[in-house]
Amino acid sequence: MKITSARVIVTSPGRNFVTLKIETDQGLYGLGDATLNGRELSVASYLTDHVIPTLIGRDAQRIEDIWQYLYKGAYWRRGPVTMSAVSAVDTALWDIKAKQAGLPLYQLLGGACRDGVMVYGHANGETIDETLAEAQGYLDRGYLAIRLQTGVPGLKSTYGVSGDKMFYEPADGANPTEHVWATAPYQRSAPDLFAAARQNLGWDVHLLHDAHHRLTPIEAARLGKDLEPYRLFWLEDATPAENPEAFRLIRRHTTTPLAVGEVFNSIHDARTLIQEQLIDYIRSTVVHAGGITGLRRIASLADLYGVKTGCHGATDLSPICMGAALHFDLSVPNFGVQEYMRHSEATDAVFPHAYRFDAGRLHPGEAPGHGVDIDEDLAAQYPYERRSLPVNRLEDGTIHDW
Ligand code: GCO
Ligand code: MG
Repeated sequence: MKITSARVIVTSPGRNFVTLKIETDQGLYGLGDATLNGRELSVASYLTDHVIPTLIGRDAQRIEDIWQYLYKGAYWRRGPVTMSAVSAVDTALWDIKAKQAGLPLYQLLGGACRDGVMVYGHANGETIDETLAEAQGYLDRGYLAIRLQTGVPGLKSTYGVSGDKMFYEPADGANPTEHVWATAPYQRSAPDLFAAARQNLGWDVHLLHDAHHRLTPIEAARLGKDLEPYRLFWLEDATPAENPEAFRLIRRHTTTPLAVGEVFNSIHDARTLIQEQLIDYIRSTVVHAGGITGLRRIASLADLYGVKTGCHGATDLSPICMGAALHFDLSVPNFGVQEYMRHSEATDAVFPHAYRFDAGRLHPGEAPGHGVDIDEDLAAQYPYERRSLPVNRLEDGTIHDW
């Protein structure tokens, strides 16, 4: 089966998405997500200018070979732009292979290991009360796991707390908006949120929290310790993971489970953290970590060390990534949880999909392939808009992790 054409579709139904469409001489096509929030056009160019010309005429069935060709063949390995492009090709090829077989993708990955994929929703608010009211709404809708984020006393804005509760969008300006961050009040207030949450929501729901790379290792260790009484499902991105050894220090001090890896794009980013059992959940996902092929390798390594998956699923990843991730989640033995921030209606209309939510779990559906399509006419009505992720500064002006 030969690849006859491939092209990039950029659309912005409320936020930017980059999609790769690969067509074959047998009339089958496949779709892959290539979205890298705030850096969308670099991946679009990487695909259009460097990858697509080398794909035409290739056998669409040789997924692993094409993965190796793009990974090793670039010479410049890894990195989010390169790997998002590789991911898009890989996802589209798996989509084609499953359509050719007439099967939902999870069947090609070994079949279902579970009946549905537990997801976590996002409850946030300026105050603890507001956050808990949001969380109660998730419980009422049947969610089994909820991430809680709340405003920090004295700070005007905080990562994870948004005006629009349904559809969180951090990339809010053409150039980065600037926020002020202070760790001390956050450190003091975060445990209060979880104390109140356990009192109000009870102990049956899984609670999660994202520190979004803003703490030093020793600050993270203290937060993990302070949160221990509330038995979190995980504390996410406690400290930046470029230096995996930093997690040794956190681990020495706390039994709060740790999740890391939404910004990882390769198994090598995750290797030390997994092999030294410094984390409990690996957050890498289809679109940034080399597609289904790259993610399966990471998950297999993680399984050897008792580390479970917890794929990134923010709304800046398109429904195509979500669909593909759900097939992966359903079939991987060491599944932990899947992040699920609902997409807006406009986005869902551009990307019709087979996945569905039921009683706290998502199921990818039985459509052949990954089950997510694109309405190109509708997509064309939403042209690209330049948007950047914000930056943080400390109160004295020093740039800090956002
Ligand atoms: C998460 C993430 C996101 C990121 C976003 C950046 O846990 O879902 O931290 O909220 O900030 O994906 O584009
Ligand atoms: Mg996160």
